[in-house]
Amino acid sequence: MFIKKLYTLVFIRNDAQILLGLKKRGFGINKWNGFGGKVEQNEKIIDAAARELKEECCLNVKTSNLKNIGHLEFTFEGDSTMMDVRVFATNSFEGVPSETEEMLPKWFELDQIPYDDMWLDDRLWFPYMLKGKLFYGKFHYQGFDKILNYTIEELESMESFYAKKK
Ligand code: 8OG
Repeated sequence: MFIKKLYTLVFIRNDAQILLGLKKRGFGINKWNGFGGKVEQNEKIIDAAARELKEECCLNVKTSNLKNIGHLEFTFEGDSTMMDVRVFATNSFEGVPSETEEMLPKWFELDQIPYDDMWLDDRLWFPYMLKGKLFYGKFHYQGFDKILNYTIEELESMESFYAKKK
């Protein structure tokens, strides 16, 4: 059995670009990613998503504008933790993306996503997100640079996915 830990991951979009942040410290250092982190005890997942976005790049979003677009699960060989990552997206936000101690934000054209400097799995599920599809991805890593096995599927709705998962 795995010990599940909940995380959020938020992507800010405009028509032609996506906002990514270069992680400056900790887990995933030197990788470009969306904005997110651990859900705290007694915190709603959606509130954690907005909080982490604000903490990491100073943008404000209304939680009602955050759309849950995907679910990712990561496990690592020899580790009993499962990272349960809830992915959100929005094109509605307030503020100007600003560098913080944790992240350096930058807009990327959708055809210039820096996959070589991102988590290995991202190139596998980003295409779903970029096409506006809902997705469920499961990845089992050896270390941080090798995926031993994975599955990805397109979902009809997040609600029915979570209803079935319970
Ligand atoms: O609090 P911390 O920064 O350590 O949270 C980790 C963040 O990284 C969280 O938003 C979830 C996210 N994340 C992983 N693994 C992966 C991954 O393989 N790809 C992407 N894009 N994000 C990931 O923990």
